[in-house]
Amino acid sequence: MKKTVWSMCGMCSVRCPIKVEVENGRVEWIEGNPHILKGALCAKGSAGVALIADDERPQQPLIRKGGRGAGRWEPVSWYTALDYIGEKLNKIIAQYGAKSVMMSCRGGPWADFFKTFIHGLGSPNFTNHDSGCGRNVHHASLSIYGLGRKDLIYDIKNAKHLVLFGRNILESLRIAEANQVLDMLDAGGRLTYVDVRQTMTGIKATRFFQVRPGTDYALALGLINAIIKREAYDKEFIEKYVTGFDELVEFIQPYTLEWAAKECEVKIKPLQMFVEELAGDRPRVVFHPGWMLSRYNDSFYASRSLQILNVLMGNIEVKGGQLFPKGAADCGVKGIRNLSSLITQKPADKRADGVGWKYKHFDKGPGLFHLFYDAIETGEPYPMKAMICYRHDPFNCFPDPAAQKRALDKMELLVSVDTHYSEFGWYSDVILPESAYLERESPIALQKGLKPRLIVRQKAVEPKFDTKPAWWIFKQLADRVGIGQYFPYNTIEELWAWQLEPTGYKIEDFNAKGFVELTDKPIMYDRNNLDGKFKTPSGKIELVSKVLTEAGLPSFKPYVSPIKPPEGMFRLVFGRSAVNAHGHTINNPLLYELLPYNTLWINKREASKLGINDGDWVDVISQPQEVTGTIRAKVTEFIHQDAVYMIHGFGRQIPLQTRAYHAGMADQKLQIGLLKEMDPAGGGLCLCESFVEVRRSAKNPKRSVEL
Ligand SMILES: Nc1nc2c(c(=O)[nH]1)N[C@H]1C(S)=C(S)[C@@H](COP(=O)(O)OP(=O)(O)OC[C@H]3O[C@@H](n4cnc5c(=O)[nH]c(N)nc54)[C@H](O)[C@@H]3O)O[C@H]1N2
Ligand SMILES: Nc1nc2c(c(=O)[nH]1)N[C@H]1C(S)=C(S)[C@@H](COP(=O)(O)OP(=O)(O)OC[C@H]3O[C@@H](n4cnc5c(=O)[nH]c(N)nc54)[C@H](O)[C@@H]3O)O[C@H]1N2
Ligand code: SF4
Ligand SMILES: [Mo]
Repeated sequence: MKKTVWSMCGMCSVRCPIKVEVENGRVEWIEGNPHILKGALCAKGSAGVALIADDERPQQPLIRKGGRGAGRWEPVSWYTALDYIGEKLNKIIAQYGAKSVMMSCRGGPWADFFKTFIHGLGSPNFTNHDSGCGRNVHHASLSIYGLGRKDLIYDIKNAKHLVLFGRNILESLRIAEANQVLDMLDAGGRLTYVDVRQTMTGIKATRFFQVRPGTDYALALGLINAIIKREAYDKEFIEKYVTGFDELVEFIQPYTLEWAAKECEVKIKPLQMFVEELAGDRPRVVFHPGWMLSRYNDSFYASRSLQILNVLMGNIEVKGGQLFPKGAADCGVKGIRNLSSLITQKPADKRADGVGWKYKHFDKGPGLFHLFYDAIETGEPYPMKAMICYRHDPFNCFPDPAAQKRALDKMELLVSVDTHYSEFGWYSDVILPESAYLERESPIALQKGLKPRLIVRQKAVEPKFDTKPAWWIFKQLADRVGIGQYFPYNTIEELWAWQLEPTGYKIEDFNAKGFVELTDKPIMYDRNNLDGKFKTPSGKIELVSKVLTEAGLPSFKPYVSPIKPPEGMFRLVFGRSAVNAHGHTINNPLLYELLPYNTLWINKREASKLGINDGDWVDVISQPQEVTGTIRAKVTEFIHQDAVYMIHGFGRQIPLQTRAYHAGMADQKLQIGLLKEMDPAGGGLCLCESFVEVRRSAKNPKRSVEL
């Protein structure tokens, strides 16, 4: 029997809408939802079929038998595993209070679900991955607009000029966005790309600047200076909506374009041409503020200065600029009901990571995961005893897993709810295996935009193993810890009906296209009347941020040149590949075929000094502690001489994942000491603030003979 199922991809956190063709209980075909993505799908999305077939994933709940990380598991029934967790949680809560339990998830449209669980329990300690991802960008956006990083979207398709600082948009993918870039280029738009190495995006770009690592802030400052000097900014917009412009003008004086060119090691002529183009292309210019900017100790200020460039372009709520994503209220309709609406009293305790009281300038929402390690280690402000990670692998996400393990040994219960064996899961006490996204349903989600829509993930096939969906798992756990009232359903159909009730829609309304749109026409605000849209203390776009000032932080930080790597060492930088999502797709049978291991990119001249040829094995040695890994070298001219680069996600150490086991190297394992290095203003970790030594390895066959 054949059927079409509308769903949402789960191979990465973008969650593209998909159409799945199923025949006799087997997935035969997956494509991007033709109504939204015109069928487009990436390699990872297509490899969803291999995920279902993969039997190197947990097949039933597992309780740890040996020591943590020893890999000895007892397969148990769902009820045994849930009762075990329930009893442990109840005991911990009785002794230390609910606040000693923390819950992390990978964010996204269903974060409300997990927030409800932990807040319902009475703990404020909800968190996520973002201090290793987009927190600097989020906080930079908040400091300027009072809006989070997702509260403005980019109308790339209609832009005349897209500027990307290390935003590798054609490899670190979102399908809809990548297609918009190609449409923009087809329509004659310009793409300027800045990176320390060449990428797919750089190859497609109109102009590519290969900068010295960690100098983005300098380049952005030089551009601000040149644009102000040339008076190529939107005076009217600034007059109407912006405060702090005069202070900016004063601060920017020393940071000329010529200075920036020198600092970033790029040529001045193309930079001057770039400024000329910007002057003509505005306001249809988008300076992307960055995404994965947990990199340098000034990444927050780099992102802020990119936002300042957007403000100078006057690109807000104009075609080809930055737009406000619209929600249900903008369409004059009611939105879906969220479980968190049932929680009438927020947990009274202060957060254990210090966000909201010790660090008042950070968004309280998910706080900062890495700061929990201080609390876990010291027991201050109170002891932390249980950690539940849903769709999150802290050992892949945060630096120095060995240091994390030392801290976690102080905790009594570690639970991983995951579709795979994660590195954290392998170290935890209980693994609850979630069904793969094609084997499960998810709650209805709202996707904001110019035409906001409600969208749902339906189940395409029955689970291959004894796995369960999150909506079932957390309902069961909630019942066992006395908070079942916050999960008022027994079946997914009941949950969908409960969510949809205020909207007047029924789940059957999703049958035609997999989603329902809340409006027929795109909604734009009146650009001449944006009052009330910026959520800063003053209601204006604040170039001098009141929140930063109150926290004792500068709004305009004087530039500090990044330290050059000591002789014989390199700055370790990393990024994504188009055919993998972080660590969890490395063992996927199909994607493994496409990219079985990562390599270490090294500049040709530097490699030659070290006697390293393309394809040689090299040892990479971290500092200050010596942690060594071995990896193949990719010798190329297309990387700055100060940096070496590897794709993140490899070097996994779970023996049951036979393809990924020890294939390639893990950058985070070399990032010793960086668990505590955060940008004080943005809260993002400084993951590129480490140096490594590179040596030709004894593993090379020729060398082995010599030995
Ligand atoms: N050194 C270094 N650190 C980094 C990065 C880097 O490049 N280098 N990148 C940073 C970035 S940008 C991010 S976003 C984070 C990512 O941090 P991670 O948390 O490592 O992200 P993922 O690998 O996407 O997913 C985490 C877990 O979710 C599981 N999972 C996947 N799909 C499902 C599902 O449907 N259900 C359930 N329950 N689980 C699922 C996966 O198996 C995996 O174990 O890491 C950050 N940290
Ligand atoms: N295929 C695929 N797509 C993904 C993901 C995935 O895992 N796989 N993950 C998603 C997630 S969670 C995120 S956060 C985004 C991340 O999206 P991006 O932020 O675009 O991603 P990255 O690949 O981490 O980094 C981009 C580039 O930064 C460069 N870089 C390093 N140092 C510097 C510097 O000093 N200056 C400049 N200008 N560039 C520098 C690196 O060389 C790299 O090419 O991607 C998302 N999309
Ligand atoms: S970008 Fe690719 S892997 Fe990610 S959700 Fe979309 S189709 Fe799936
Ligand atoms: Mo990310």
